Formats: sequence, C-alpha cells, structure tokens
Amino acid sequence: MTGAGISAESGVPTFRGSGGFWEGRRAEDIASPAGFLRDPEMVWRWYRSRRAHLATVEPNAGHHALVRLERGVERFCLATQNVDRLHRRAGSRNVLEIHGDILASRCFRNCGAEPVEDPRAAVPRCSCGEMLRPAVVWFGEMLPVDLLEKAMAAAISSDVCLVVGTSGLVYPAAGFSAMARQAGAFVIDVNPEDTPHSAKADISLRGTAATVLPLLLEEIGIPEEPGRRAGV
Ligand code: BV8
Ligand code: ZN
Repeated sequence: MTGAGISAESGVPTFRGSGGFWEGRRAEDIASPAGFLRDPEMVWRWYRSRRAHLATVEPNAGHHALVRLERGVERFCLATQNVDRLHRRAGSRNVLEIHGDILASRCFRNCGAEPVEDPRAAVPRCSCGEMLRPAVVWFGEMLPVDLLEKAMAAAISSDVCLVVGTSGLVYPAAGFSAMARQAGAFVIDVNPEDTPHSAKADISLRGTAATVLPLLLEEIGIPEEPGRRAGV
C-alpha cells in the first residue's frame, strides 16, 4: 500500500505535507463532487497544474524498489492511493490505482463516451454535452468496487503488508493494513514520521521511501537490478 509519500522524492508534493491547500482551499473541499460543481474552472486549474508538474517528474528509487520486489517474490499486489501513474511508469505491473488516474478524464455523468479533452476549454466537455472531470476518486465518492475487492483480497491473503508513505488518514485505504494484520500478515510501515499505521505495524522503518526500500530489498536478498544505482 503506497501513499503520496512515495512520490515525495520525485518532487510531487504530498497532500498534507504541502498543507494540502490549493488557492487557499483545503484539498478535501475541492477534491469532491460538490467542490467541482461549486467551481469547475478552479478545480480544472488545480488538476491541470498537477498534471503539468507530473510531466516534469520521474519515478524515484522507492518506485523502482517496488518493481524489483514484484519481480523478486511469488505473489505481489500494489495498491496505491496515488493518482500520478509513477508506479506504472517505473514498471510495476500489478498496480491497483484505487484513487484513480489524474492523467485521465471521464464524463461527469459517466455517459460512457470516450472523453476527448479540449485543452483550450476552461472546463472541457464530453461529447454528450456534460462536463468532463479528472478520472480520480473524490472525497465522498466510492472507490472502484473491483479495485477495492482486489485490494481487500490481497490484504487478507498477504504474508507481508508493506505500507509506504501514507498518513493513514484516508479511508477505506487506511484500513487495508489493519485487515492484513488481522488476517495474520506481518505489517511494515515505511515513513519518516509517526502515523496511525506506525502503532499498528509490526515494524516501523523511520525513513524515506527512496532510502529505506532499496535497503529493505538488500536485507531480504533481492538483488539490485544491473545498471540501476539504489537511492537515486
Ligand atoms: C469514501 C484522489 C464513502 C483525488 C484522494 C467526511 C466527508 C466526506 C467523506 C468522509 C468524511 N469523513 C471521512 C470520510 C471518508 C473519506 C476520508 O477518509 N476522509 C479523511 C480525510 C478523513 N474517504 C472518502 O471520501 C473515500 N470514499 O469514503 O466513500 C462512500 C461509501 C458509499 C457510497 C459513497 C461513498 C474516498 C477517498 C479518496 C479521496 N481521493 N485522492 C486527488 O488526488 O485529487 S485521497 C488523497 O489523500 C490522495 O489519494 C492521497 O494519496 C490520499 C491519502 O493521503 P496520503 O497518500 O496518506 O498522503 P498524505 O499527504 O496524507 O501523507 C503523506 C505521508 O507520506 C505522510 O505520512 C508523510 O510523513 C509521508 N512521507 C513524506 N515524505 C516521504 C514520506 N514517506 C516516505 N518517503 C518520503 N520521502
Ligand atoms: Zn458524457
């Protein structure tokens, strides 16, 4: 399970680290259907500025370490709260983007038409006439049921649950590690700070993802990929 913290060393601001504010508003207030309906132009400005920033960043050693982990173990499932596509770009295969994908959009009415975004439009429209919205899960919205089920199934059948870079505040994602632990998994928390996950983890590794994850893989004997230096 990963959160915004694993992308921090790629230069992507975390939600709460950056105060989670945009144009003076709380993320929770604008990353919601009501927030979007209140001011769709401002919400699109926010997502477009985040998309533009994502075009300038790269996956970091933390993302790459999870690719190596996936290749080095028999069963692996990566559920991420992040919408930045950095796990996919690093090469992770079995990724559940449970909060969606910021680089995609969809019809606000879910009419099913293929979205064609007009970059000049302050609020791009679907071919059905309805507004388009970023294809992310907003506060107060259900997570995609198929991904939720896969993530829960992975949690309750896991031997080890690695929780990386999440403040553990946002549900239902924050509940997966407790489900895993309940089902007997060994829970490892990787975070430079103490979080609600830390107290419930079997081990809390107090450090950053790009530093700790490569060391963790070395510790468990999953070799470095030739030609890729750990930690950068
Ligand atoms: C749901 C996509 C129900 C959007 C996101 C009141 C009103 C409305 C809802 C609620 C409410 N009270 C509770 C809720 C439920 C709500 C919730 O949990 N709210 C919280 C704030 C209390 N949850 C929801 O609304 C969810 N849906 O409950 O639906 C329902 C049921 C039936 C029918 C209908 C509805 C939906 C939640 C999804 C929201 N969407 N993102 C977008 O991106 O724009 S959530 C958003 O927060 C991101 O996905 C982010 O990933 C996520 C969680 O934050 P974190 O990833 O943990 O990031 P954060 O900044 O918090 O922490 C970063 C951590 O990294 C820190 O701990 C830091 O120490 C660490 N770190 C920093 N640097 C590093 C590092 N770690 C490692 N290495 C480093 N270098
Ligand atoms: Zn439509």
